[in-house]
Amino acid sequence: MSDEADRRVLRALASRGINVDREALTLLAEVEEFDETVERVTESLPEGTLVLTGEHVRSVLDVKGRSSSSPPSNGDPSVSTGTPDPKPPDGAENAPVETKGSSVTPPGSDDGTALEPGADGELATRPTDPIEITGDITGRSTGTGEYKQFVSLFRDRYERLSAMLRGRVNHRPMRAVRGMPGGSDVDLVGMVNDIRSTANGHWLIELEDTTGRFPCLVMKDREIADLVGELLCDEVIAVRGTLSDDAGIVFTDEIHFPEVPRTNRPNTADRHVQAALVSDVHVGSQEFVEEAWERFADWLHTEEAANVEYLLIAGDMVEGVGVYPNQDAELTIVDIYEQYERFAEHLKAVPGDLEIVMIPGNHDAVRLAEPQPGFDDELRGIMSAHDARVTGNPSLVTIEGVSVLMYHGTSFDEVNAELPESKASYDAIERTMTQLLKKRHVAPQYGGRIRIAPEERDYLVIGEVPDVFHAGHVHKLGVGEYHGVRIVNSACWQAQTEFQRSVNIQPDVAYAVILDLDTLSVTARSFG
Ligand code: D5M
Ligand code: FE
Ligand code: ZN
Repeated sequence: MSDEADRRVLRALASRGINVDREALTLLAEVEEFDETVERVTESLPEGTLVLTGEHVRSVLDVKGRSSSSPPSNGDPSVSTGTPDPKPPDGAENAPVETKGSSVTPPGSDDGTALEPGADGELATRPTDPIEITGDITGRSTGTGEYKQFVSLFRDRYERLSAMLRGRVNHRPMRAVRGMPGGSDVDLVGMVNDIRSTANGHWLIELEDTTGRFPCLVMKDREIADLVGELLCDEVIAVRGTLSDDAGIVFTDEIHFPEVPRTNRPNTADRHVQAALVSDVHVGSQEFVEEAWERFADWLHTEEAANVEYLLIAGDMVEGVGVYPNQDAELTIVDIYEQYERFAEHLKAVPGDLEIVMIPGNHDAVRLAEPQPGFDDELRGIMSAHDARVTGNPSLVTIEGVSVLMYHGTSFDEVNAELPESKASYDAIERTMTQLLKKRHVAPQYGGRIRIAPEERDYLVIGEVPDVFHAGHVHKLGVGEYHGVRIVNSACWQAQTEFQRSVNIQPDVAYAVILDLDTLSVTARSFG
């Protein structure tokens, strides 16, 4: 059996969001009516099947001509493509291999810890646990893709973000503003529905709340015009201004973001203890820098690393299968479970007494739509080395009293594309992360490249101001600080890929960012 035949099978199944075991791979690589057989096999799979086994293939090959009405397994209704319509996801032909995450089994159920479902205060801690986790979607996904869930998602976003703005403005609902006389001073709080430039080069921002929409004009020669460049659709802002004479438009004087207050003072640990922050390991990729990872693991055993008690990994543990077109040509391990097994081996190389927390990224085998739940039980089993803690993307992880917002960073590509270079860029990714802190949302824009799941609650709102914001995804090292919040992008362990070469992305490879939890100062250590 040739590699090429294997690849054909993997490609065909990856495009349907299905993984394949060795036996199924062997069987399918040898069939003659390839396309038709793959079609029949995938059609016959029970809904929700994520791994195609030899048994599945055999059952179809044995019962030739059988037709099945069961739907293909990749129609996860909770995955949005950015439109509320229940049509199949855009780019579903490139859907990565994914599992459902632990949407049925909450974390902690393995050790019998009860979970309180619900809002911000939710905890998923073990009794003697030094780690506390909140805002984790794992086990709480209610998304079924229904239109009304998008309504409740946006309502929750609006309510929580507008509450942050309420202290600064005295806003009225859009409907009430409609009835006010021309010339009145008005404050509005709304979700940005549209940003347009007028024929004269001024800006027209349409804001929306639960009672209606209202246009706000920002004159191009005002200082605040610069802030228009920071706006993303679907973020929540406040506007302060004056109604035009006909009361049809607001002349804008001020724009406010939900913000991290200037007076914010971060919490710190009360002893000298450190955390190692890493991201984007990409095990299974030809470009995974295995030796550098080994140097890092070895270093963690040295005296110099004696205070490093935590290891936080911000997603993309493995390279995955079918994440990007033609990605399979750059894989060293083609089976998703083998990739995780290999990753687990690399995790075992770090000291056994490290507390490890990890979230998934866009290459990992959970649903792509955000918020992403933590891995399913099978993957947790594989990655159980050192009792590593798995949580959703994003999650707020508190260690030694320091809260760390862990978010993979998938939205950064879109934010970088939308905002001017001076506000968001790959070469200063801490600026992009600063923008999201100001907006108090990790992925505001809906309907673009980021898939957002229609949950009842918006887990992507940055509800509590974190002490540290840790992300990855863009494979660029970035360190910054914003109103007391330490910002870290911990880069990657994958050398430049073919795609990155083609678009001239120069990744920062093999870094661990060492964070002092008692001072929040950081050192980026290179293991390359
Ligand atoms: O992506 C790492 C970075 O590279 C991130 O900024 C996206 C970008 N990237 C990498 N491969 C592609 C393809 N094929 N299309 C578009 N953008 C890409 P990561 O997802 O962590 O590998
Ligand atoms: Fe990555
Ligand atoms: Zn990524």
